[in-house]
Amino acid sequence: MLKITSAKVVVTCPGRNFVTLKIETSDGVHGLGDATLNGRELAVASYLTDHVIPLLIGRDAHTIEDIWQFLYRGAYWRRGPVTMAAIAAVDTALWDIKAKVAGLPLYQLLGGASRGGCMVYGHANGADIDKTIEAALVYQAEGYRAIRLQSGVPGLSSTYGVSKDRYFYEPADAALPTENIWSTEKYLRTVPELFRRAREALGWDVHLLHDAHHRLTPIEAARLGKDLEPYRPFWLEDAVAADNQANFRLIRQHTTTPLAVGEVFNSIWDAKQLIEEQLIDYIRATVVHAGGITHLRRIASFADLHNVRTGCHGATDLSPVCMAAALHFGLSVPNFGVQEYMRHTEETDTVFPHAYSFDRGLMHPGDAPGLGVDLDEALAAQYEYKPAYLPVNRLEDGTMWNW
Ligand code: KDG
Ligand code: MG
Repeated sequence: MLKITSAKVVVTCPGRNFVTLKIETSDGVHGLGDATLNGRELAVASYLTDHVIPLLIGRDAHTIEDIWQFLYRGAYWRRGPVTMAAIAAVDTALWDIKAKVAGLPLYQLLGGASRGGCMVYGHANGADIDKTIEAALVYQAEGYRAIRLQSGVPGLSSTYGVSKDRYFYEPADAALPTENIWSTEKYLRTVPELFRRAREALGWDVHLLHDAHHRLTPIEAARLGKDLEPYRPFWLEDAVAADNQANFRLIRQHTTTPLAVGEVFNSIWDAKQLIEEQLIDYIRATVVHAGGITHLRRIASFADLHNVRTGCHGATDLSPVCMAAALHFGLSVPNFGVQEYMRHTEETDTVFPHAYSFDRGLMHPGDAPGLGVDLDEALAAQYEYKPAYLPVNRLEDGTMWNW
């Protein structure tokens, strides 16, 4: 038996907030799990410290599935982002430990590599279409095979996905939520033109993606999907909020533009109808917010039965621990689609030294035993937690809207 002897939560802010669980065992092997929930970080830290860690001490670190079931079924209160991020952190840390004990990179325990690397997409954005295309050309020159395009919208002072910096879009930007103004009409006039111009400038050998960030109604999403068809987007993401999964039926009836959704999903139940009815093409659930590697593999297996591929969320609020886990998962899973890669800042990368790397549009988790990522605790302690919230959205008449 490999006893769990201690566990602790590390909250650090090297440029942005991260919550990391570290589990230690009787053999001296430790494992890490990401538990970051953007804008609600301390809720997960407390859930882990107050309600999970006391239950872990003395258990066998090798019994990953049993511990998962114990934390999921045993809480009585199932699902939800806080619970599932906490379970994910435990699960990820235990997989890290198991792989380190085996002396193998985690992907070997998940069935081995199914491909040479994971195709990733980068974030090209700009205040207007010209600037977005300029940024996309830089990504193309760096070898990216897939690029997400987000452009400012004339008449709106700020738009989701558009940063002041080319690589880092950091939406959790204020101690209290920033209020943005949104107009679907203005947005829908801009995006097809962005894609038309992008195909002209970038050609057809690169995948182009777009995130509508939950802002449309199903019929508006259907129209956008149709308008984008001539430019063959790789996907249209989060066209509508998926609280009501049946919403996607309407979109599906009208467009062949591939659909992606699920970065806010916590469990297989959030995606059941979407997958079963083949209403989507890519599932965006990821390690930290969907119950860890154990549960994400279950979602991917179910998705595989219905020709749905993976497209894990990988924004900067998912820590390098999650990124490493996503790459081991992505390298091994049969129905991998694409992995989002929004680069972390240098500060973040220094606090979390890691073995994963980027080469000509593909990423590889590296061959270090375990996840191949560590936490420099002394350095982490120098970056104190800073309250930071995601913005909120209002329509032009003041009505609250989805951000
Ligand atoms: O925490 C929220 C961000 O990760 C999210 O807004 C980014 O939509 C996003 C994406 O696709 O990366
Ligand atoms: Mg998104």
